[in-house]
Amino acid sequence: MGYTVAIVGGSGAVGKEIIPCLENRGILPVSRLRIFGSSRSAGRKIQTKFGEIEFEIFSIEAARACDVVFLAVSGDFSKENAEKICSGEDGAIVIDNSSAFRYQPEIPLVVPEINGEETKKGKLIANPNCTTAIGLMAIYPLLQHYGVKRIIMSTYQAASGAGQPGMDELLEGTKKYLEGGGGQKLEHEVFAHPLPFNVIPHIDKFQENGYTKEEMKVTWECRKICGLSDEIPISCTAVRIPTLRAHSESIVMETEKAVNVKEARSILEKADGVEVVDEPEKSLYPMPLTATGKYDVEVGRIRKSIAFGDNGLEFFVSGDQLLRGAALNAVLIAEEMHKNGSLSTDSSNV
Ligand code: 11C
Repeated sequence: MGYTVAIVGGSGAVGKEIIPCLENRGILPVSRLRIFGSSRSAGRKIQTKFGEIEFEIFSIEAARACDVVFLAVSGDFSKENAEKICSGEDGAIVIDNSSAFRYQPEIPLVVPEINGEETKKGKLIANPNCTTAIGLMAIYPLLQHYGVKRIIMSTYQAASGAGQPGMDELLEGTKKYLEGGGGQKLEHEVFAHPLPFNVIPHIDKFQENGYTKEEMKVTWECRKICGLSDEIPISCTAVRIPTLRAHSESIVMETEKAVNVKEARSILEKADGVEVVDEPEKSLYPMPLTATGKYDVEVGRIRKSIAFGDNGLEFFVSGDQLLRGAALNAVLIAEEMHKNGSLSTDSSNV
């Protein structure tokens, strides 16, 4: 016996990754997996550990009949449908990957290793932005120990942050560029400029304060998930780079208490979801290529900050954006709800 679990957007970059997370972890008991998509994908069949699954056309009624629904679709779709799926006693639990509900105070925004208890507060749970989730795996254990006065983050974000179309645009653009001997004008639709052989300091829309929405998400979401006051300055510069998958981040923390680097490394070694990769003398440090496909976030280049002295730490993080930053975090939320009894609702058939 287990839950009827649904993925809406099962052919997208994140939706596709939810299936192996469920299969490989094997913690959430799944009796039936349903995958909903558009009319274009309806009828497609895939083999999974839960049997052969035929993609179905999404409907509110079908989604409500499930126990847990992962939304791996656009914010507009989530805004339109999430509450209709989870409303009432017999609605399903919804875990939404979009930014549609993250900033509503009453909606839990959850990284299970940090604030898993929040999942008890509602039937609609928001999954954070990948950039936030990846960074917090390292930031949170350090701020628990040393306190925090400010955080400065600079990111190096892969094309996968823009989903399958982003990865396709990078691959096709790179191929065209190389075939043409370089120098030719490349078409681009997903990114503001051609991404091959470029870096673009522009992710999502610019806000009135000069930051982009991607950058402000880091500020808003770090505060909400960690329960930090609005007085703690958290700033980010978000940059798209021509890697396929896994985001990297340079993070500077000014702490309340003085930092001991050896101790900080040992805190990170014990932290859930973190793999310390920090042997610079052997050229071992976090990189997108080594972080890709891993559930844990790589953390390295751990050093005392010369900008903030005894009360400052700098480090570099690489984490698989599609896993730790999206699909895995969503599955961990469902597992947490299974463990803490939040899935034992009327809709559960466990
Ligand atoms: C990117 N981090 O790399 C974004 C993608 O708020 O869930 C995720 C957007 C979000 O483009």
